[in-house]
Amino acid sequence: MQSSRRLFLRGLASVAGVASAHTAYAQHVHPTPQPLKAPVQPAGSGPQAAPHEPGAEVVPVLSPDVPDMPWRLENGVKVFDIRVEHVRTELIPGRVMDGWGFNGSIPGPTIQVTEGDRVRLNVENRLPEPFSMHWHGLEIPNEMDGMPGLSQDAIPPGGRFVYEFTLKQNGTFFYHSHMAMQEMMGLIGLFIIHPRRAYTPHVDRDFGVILQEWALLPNNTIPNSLAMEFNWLTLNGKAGPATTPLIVKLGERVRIRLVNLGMDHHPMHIHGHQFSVTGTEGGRVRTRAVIPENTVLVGVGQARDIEFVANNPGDWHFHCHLPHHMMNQMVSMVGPLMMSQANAPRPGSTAAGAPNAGMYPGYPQDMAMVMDDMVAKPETYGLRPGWSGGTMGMMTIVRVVTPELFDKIQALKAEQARKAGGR
Ligand SMILES: [Cu+2]
Repeated sequence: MQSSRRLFLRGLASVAGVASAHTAYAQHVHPTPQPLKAPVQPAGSGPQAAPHEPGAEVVPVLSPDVPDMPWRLENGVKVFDIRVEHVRTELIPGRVMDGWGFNGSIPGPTIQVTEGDRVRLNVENRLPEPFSMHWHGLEIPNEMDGMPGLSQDAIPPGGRFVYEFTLKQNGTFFYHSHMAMQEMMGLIGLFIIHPRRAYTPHVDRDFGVILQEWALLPNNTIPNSLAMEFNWLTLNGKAGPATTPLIVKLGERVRIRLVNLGMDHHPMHIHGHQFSVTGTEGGRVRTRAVIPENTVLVGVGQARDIEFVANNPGDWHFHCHLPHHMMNQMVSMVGPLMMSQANAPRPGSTAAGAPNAGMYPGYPQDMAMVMDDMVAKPETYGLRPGWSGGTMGMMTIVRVVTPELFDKIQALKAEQARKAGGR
């Protein structure tokens, strides 16, 4: 389904002709339900399982709301075609953004490869300005590092550059523009290098999430990359409640890989569970020590892998804990700033006497909009009505569900994929 839809979109773009030659439209379908257990991998994507090693199978990373990057094998080399281009996307229903991304997606599709692989990445610059790609954290030859001017000439508009190297590491890495302002237009994607044999303890689910922030002025769809204040905060290109919940079965061991590229650091907090950090942007943490935490600071340019046992059933928020990152359209609110003399009466007050007597200082502060139906998808099936009103900004939900509910959600996803494929 995924590839057919991609082909469909590509066809659409070519039909659209010159006017939108450099425009791609983000996919709003959710990632194809894919087997989470190797070795039942779809051909051409995902990691290879270590054969005949019980418990050593590598679990493919699922990056909600972001597709996987397809690849093909040419003489033993895994080959990726990456387009750098304008992408029109939607942060929540109705909030359109014109950013820059890869292959029609912001963030770019997730690359999943295995330690020891030889990879070739054909990068085509469809931007109207020079570009070069950096492979963040990879120990590769200097001329492949993507530093414009220093290690290569920037790729001119319409130009191409072929990056090729062998992967000596494993862990959570990422690819991104090495032009600072372009980074703030969205040019980043996950680059997951799986180990040949799964880490221990073995995880049942593995998720990848990119943290980004945007300054979108009212009635404007283009992010202000000069801004120092941000009013839209996204996980894999979606703001809550449009973020797709992470679905896990009760009792499973779960890994979540977090990568941050923006102007702020994000303390990511989970409810109802304790986790430990098992990896950074430099690779696996090699220690038996388990430091219990429920909030991890993901600094700019960092990756943090966290792992926990989902032993507490229910629907749990997972979010950046910066208050301004827990809301949408966080502009200077008209209410609190403009209405300091127009407060609401305290309950039961007669409001007699001096100005503001009986009034409630500070009101109003929080506003919530319930939009359950607008963001409904298989992964939100069975959530408590009204859930979307309190899920905003850099927030998603970890749903620790029964096997029955898990299977129901998978069935709904399969049905959705079947319908999308039939379009
Ligand atoms: Cu934050």
